Order: sequence, then C-alpha cells, then structure tokens
Amino acid sequence: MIQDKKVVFSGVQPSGNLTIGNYLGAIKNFSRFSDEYKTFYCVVDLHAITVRQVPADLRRRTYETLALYMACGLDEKKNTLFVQSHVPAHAELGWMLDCYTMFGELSRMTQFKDKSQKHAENINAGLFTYPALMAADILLYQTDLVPVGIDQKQHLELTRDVAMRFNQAYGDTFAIPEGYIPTDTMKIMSLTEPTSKMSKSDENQNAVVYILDSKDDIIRKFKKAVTDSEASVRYAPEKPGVSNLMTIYRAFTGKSLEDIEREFDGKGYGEFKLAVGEACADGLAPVRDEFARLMADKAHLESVMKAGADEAAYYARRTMSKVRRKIGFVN
Ligand code: ATP
Ligand code: LTN
Repeated sequence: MIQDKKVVFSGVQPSGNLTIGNYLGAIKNFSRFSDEYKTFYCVVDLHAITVRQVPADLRRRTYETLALYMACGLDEKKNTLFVQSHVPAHAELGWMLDCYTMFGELSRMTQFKDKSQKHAENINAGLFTYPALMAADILLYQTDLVPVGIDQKQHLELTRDVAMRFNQAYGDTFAIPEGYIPTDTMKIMSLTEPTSKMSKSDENQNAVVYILDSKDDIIRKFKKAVTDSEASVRYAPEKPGVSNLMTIYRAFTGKSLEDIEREFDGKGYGEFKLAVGEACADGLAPVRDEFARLMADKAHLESVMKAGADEAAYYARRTMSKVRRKIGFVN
C-alpha cells in the first residue's frame, strides 16, 4: 500500500515482437487499474538478457514495448512507466533475494525447464535465478496485485514464498502480492499447435499473431490456423484449435461463447476464421495507429521513461533502506 492506494506491478520482456497473447493475457488489462491503484508497468530488459539478444534489437524493442504500453491505453500521467535497468534497485534486491531463494525451488520452475531445453547452448545462471529477480521487481514496490497470464502463476507463488520467508526472518518488510489472472484470456494458444502457448519467441511466424501485424497478415494467419475435421464451431477440450479461435473472437467482440456457436451454426470454418481475423485486425487497428504515432517521437518516449524511472526509484529506495537495515548492512 502506498499513500492509501493499493499497488499494481507488471512487466513484459522486450525480447521479441509482442503477440496477441501478451495483449489479451496481460497488457490489455493493465489500464483497468490506472484510476484506483498506484500502478507500475515495467519493460523488464534485465530479464530479457537471460536469453542472448542482439544489442540493436534489444534497444529498439525497449522503446517499442514502452510505446505499446502507451498505445494500449496506459497514460503516462496516471501510470508509472519505466525500464527495469534504469532503476538499479531491481538488480540489487534481486541479488539479495537470490540468497533467500532455494536451489530446489528454482529447479522446479517449468519456465526454466522449458527455456533450458530451448536454449541448451546457453543455460546461464541468470536463466536459473530469473524468478528471484522477478520477485524483486514485485516486492520493491510493496505490490498488492500482479496482472499476468497463467504461465506466470508459478513465479508468483515463488514470489509470495520468498516474501513470507523474509518477513518471517526479519519481521514485516514486504507486502504479500496476489496474482490477477484473467480467466477468459489467461492462455492464448499457438495457431499452428493449439495445445501449446502462443509465444513471442516461436520461430514459426504462422503460429503467432503480432499486435503490429498488418490486417492482411492477420487474416492470412487465421485462415491457416489449425482446426479439426468436424467442421462445427463448438467450444470443447477435444477441439483446442477451434476453442482457441473462439476465445480470441470473444475477446475482440465481447460476444459470449453461446452467441458465437449460434452465429456460426451450419457455417464452415472458412467463414468463421475470416470473421475472427477481421475482428482481431479491427480491434488492433487503433493500437497500431497510436503505436506508429508514438514511435515517431523518440524524445517523448525518452522523457516518459526518465520520469517513470525517477518516480519508481523514489518508491524503490524506501523499500531498500528497510531491507538493508533488516539484513544488517551498515548504513
Ligand atoms: P517468451 O516467448 O519470450 O517467453 P512471452 O511471449 O511469454 O515471452 P513475456 O514477456 O514473458 O512474453 O510475457 C508478458 C506477459 O504476457 C506475461 O504476463 C505473460 O503471462 C503474458 N502472456 C504471454 N503469452 C501469453 C499467452 N499466450 N496467453 C496469455 N498471456 C500470455
Ligand atoms: N516473468 C514475466 C515478466 C516479468 C514480470 C515481472 C511480470 C518480469 N518481472 C514482474 C510481472 C511482474 C514473463 O516472463 N512474462
């Protein structure tokens, strides 16, 4: 709690082009907290280097991720928007929390297991301790609520465990955060392999719809989406492809699953997929336009990230002085 307001924190890695999974699962929900909460939305570049990045791409994507936050409705006057590496306290508390996070706990993280398989040539220590840095991000701001997709649930539980362990050892230091996981869109699936998560680092371009894809590309990708041979628009566990398309259509139109089943009753998948593609492209059009406008003014983006970092650093300092004192570091 900061100044009587509850605190929201979330982050997105500038590690690739953002997808409609990032949009529907996370960013689209961020702006709903702007009025009633003190909100911190961070571009987590320190996390992104757990996987090898091309420096020029990392720099460009850091600007792009910030611009996308704003294009998705986050007003810089109502939200603290900043870049993780601009507030050194993240790395500092990250190190300290490494020392309160167990090897066994980190070994059980499914994201670590997945990413070590995918990047077998670069299983670095940062990839392993990634969740302790994420805990630092969250705990630095005395966060109450963390909006994320379901894939981050395990990391959030670890964050809570670490915070409780620290509080138990030293007395109340950190607020214990809760996740805010949207039930409707918590896991958008790949279009080509609908039993796995749509991921911005997928190599298959047809599997992933990017927020900034053109209307033509979006429609083409949905046309190619994997479905099944039953030819009926119905939401069911044995129909992961169709169910995923229905989830996306629902998110962009606000229609219920029953309405959607009725709308496409007796119609083929061709018509259905076109409707999903159009709804998605039209829903994203304002975001794309606003993004282009924002990216044309780098100086403004830089002033937003500077002001955000100053504001974040102020709150981070308050937590850090408490933590230093409790651990026993000389002032
Ligand atoms: P990567 O593929 O590089 O691991 P990612 O696409 O999972 O990245 P992150 O930056 O790790 O993206 O995640 C940003 C936010 O988007 C997180 O809150 C995450 O839970 C959410 N998110 C990512 N993919 C999806 C998805 N397919 N469905 C719903 N939410 C998602
Ligand atoms: N681990 C998250 C990104 C992330 C995050 C955070 C999300 C880093 N720090 C703090 C919420 C709160 C991911 O991979 N999606």
